[in-house]
Amino acid sequence: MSAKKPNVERDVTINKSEFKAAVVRHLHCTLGTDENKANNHAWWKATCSAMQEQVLEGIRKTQKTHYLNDTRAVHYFSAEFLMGRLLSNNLQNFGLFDVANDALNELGVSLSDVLEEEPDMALGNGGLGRLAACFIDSLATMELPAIGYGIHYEHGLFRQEIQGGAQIERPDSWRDYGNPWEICRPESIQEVSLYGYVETKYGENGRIQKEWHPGHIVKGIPWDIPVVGYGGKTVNVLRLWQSKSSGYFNWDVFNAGGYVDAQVENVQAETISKVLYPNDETEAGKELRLIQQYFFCACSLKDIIRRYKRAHGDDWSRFIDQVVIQLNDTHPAIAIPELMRILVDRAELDWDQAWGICTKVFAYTNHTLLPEALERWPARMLEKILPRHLEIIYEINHRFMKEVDKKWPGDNAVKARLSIIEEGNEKMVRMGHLSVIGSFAVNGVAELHSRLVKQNLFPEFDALWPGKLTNVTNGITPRRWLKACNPALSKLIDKKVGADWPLELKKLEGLEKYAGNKTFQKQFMQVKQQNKQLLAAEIKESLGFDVDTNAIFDVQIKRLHEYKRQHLALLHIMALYRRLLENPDYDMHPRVFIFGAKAAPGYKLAKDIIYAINKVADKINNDARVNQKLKVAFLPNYRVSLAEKMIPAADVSEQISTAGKEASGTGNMKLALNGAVTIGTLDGANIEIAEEVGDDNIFIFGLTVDEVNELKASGYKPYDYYYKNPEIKAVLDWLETDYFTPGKPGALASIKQSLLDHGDQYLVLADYEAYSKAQEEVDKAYRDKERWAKMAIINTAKMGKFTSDRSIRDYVERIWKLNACPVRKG
Ligand code: OAK
Repeated sequence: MSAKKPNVERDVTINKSEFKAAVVRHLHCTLGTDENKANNHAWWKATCSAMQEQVLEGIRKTQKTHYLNDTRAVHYFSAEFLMGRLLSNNLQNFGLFDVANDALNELGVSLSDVLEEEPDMALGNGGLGRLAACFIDSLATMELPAIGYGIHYEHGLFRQEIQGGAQIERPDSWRDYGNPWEICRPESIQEVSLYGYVETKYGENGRIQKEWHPGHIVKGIPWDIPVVGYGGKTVNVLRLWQSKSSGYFNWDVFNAGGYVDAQVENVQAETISKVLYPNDETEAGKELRLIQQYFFCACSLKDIIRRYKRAHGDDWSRFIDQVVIQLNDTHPAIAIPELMRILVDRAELDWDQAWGICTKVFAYTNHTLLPEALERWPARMLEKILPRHLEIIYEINHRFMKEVDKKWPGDNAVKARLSIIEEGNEKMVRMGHLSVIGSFAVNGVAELHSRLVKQNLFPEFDALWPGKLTNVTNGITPRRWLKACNPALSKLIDKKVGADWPLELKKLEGLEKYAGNKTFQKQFMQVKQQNKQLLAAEIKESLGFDVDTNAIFDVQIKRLHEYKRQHLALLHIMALYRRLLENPDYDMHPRVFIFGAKAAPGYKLAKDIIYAINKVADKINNDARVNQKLKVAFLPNYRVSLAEKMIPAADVSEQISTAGKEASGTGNMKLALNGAVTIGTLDGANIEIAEEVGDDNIFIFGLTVDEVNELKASGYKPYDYYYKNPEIKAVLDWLETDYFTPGKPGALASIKQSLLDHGDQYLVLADYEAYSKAQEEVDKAYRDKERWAKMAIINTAKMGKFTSDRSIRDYVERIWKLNACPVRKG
């Protein structure tokens, strides 16, 4: 069982003139326009359609090969897939980027302008959704039989506008003008039941049978998004479900004069896939959210079973050999009782047999320890929407409690801790517990995180089932996050280590021997400089001001959350500003702090922090006393395509979460891969990055997990830091004045309050001094040009571990037990 290294040789052969002809043909025949009338959007669509010819052929060959080989496949269940743009990626992966570039050039069109026309496919919030996208890229590249399953949201993550410094949310409409990649598959429509009641019947053999009489039925329409592997051989699909009314029309209501009421049901059905919940790592607790989760799981399971039955009929004995389902966090955990329902109520397997199947099919990845992100559903809500599933969950729990009693006889405290049902004012169903109990493997996403999952989140589960809880460190696809987004660096790397590093990222280690080489250092830093110029142009266009590309580009890009501590960076920026005002000769290398972050619309303090960053930025950027040395740029609407521009230009990567809170991080890997040096805490995958690059090539600061725990246990008093450190006091007090918000004193005060009066839960003040000192070290290191170049090169050279191909290889070998299935010509 292994995932073989894929072959680099390309399978697709289409030359420039054929590509040109295909683009023009699609302009004429698909879009009904011509070369003279077409705008960039039309050229984009025509180019996608030309590519789609290759893609569809790839899908056909892949599916035929998988079918003929009757392969075992992984089914990646995720409520989010943050895909970004597809054209550039698909061109790269098919090896057709240069062909397309030349073809369009001859047609008088710029490929880079055309690429900018593509709306991001932003069907995810952040880390978890982007990880899913990197994973399906790796699965296709490694020629593994895999399918991603998710929701075809009509509106993805909101578009962020900044007005007067504040975040405003606007709807995202990624497919308003049609999406050339998606393929509708009406032949595979599924129906999903909701609401209603359960009838208990007695079968002929005296067996109790349960029948669910649903109150609503909705239709799931599958849309397939192609996932092109690097090399263009395997093209897997991401299957996303759109909800539609089932066409089941309530004639009783209609005949009673309720035509409008009857239509309301249709509208409700379509609401299910309408919009992505914009909360990152906070549980929404809303009925619609549970319905979304069940909707896509039920459609996907039916789809899997339909495919299985086509090959194996009603014989369930091979199901566990053919199917493995990875649950991307607990959002798809309802799939566990749903599969039990299908097996027990529909296929009439006995409970033990059904449970035996379930617990060999599911594996679960945990992506967070934050208590507010751990999903719990009120039992009453489940009972209303999925009455049969609640019964099944009770039964799973009942049997599980017996197992717990065998291990810890009579220990009610342990039972209460391990039970799927949390008793309290309101009974709650713990989806994490259900996931651990119903899966054969559970993993965290970085070494530290997995250790904390075992020690703090699920300690008794680890004792009960040793070996079930494990680690798979996250990774990123180097195709998108270096090859495609940083062509200049990629070409430089090709010359030094050969061109197959996108498939074997460890080859980047070959750069290490040039880290001290002056010529290479110069070339490497010249590429960085070019990328900084491109980003500077973006900043100018988006924000209207110039930034000095000789300054340090210090980048913090991620969702806005207190635990990620953008406000720690903000306090430090204010402190630098203050130092410069107090002493105009304050010695620092010019620096541009660049942010990208969306806040959940209901997360007040996160929005306040965005507002504060923008207000402080306005003041600094317009203050001639300091803005030769200090600038702050908050780029609105952070998204995958913007990340692709920011990451290649970063000198410094800010990874400054409170230790123990960031499960892994993946931006940290992308930035380091592109030669940014990390300033970070010993958290998540930062620890593994530090191990790879070595202590001399990273700036680690701050409290460790153990120190965080000790400090909290001993009674953390943020006011102590406020009174002890005059700089902390000065910047916090500054927030209360109207210096940054003229005429509106106190507009930024909520940040100070959270840090002092509300206890500074994430220890911003405790880490401030260490952070500030580490930043001085960064400044010193950057001024030594050779030292910095060497550090940057080593960061790129040592990122081999963090390719998502390695993560997938870990899953394949240790959890999924899959074989690659090469797709050949013909
Ligand atoms: C989102 C919603 C619920 C639970 C977790 C998340 C999430 O995005 N977690 C993030 O997952 C990433 C991928 O594993 C990690 O790199 C991040 O550290 C983690 O915060």
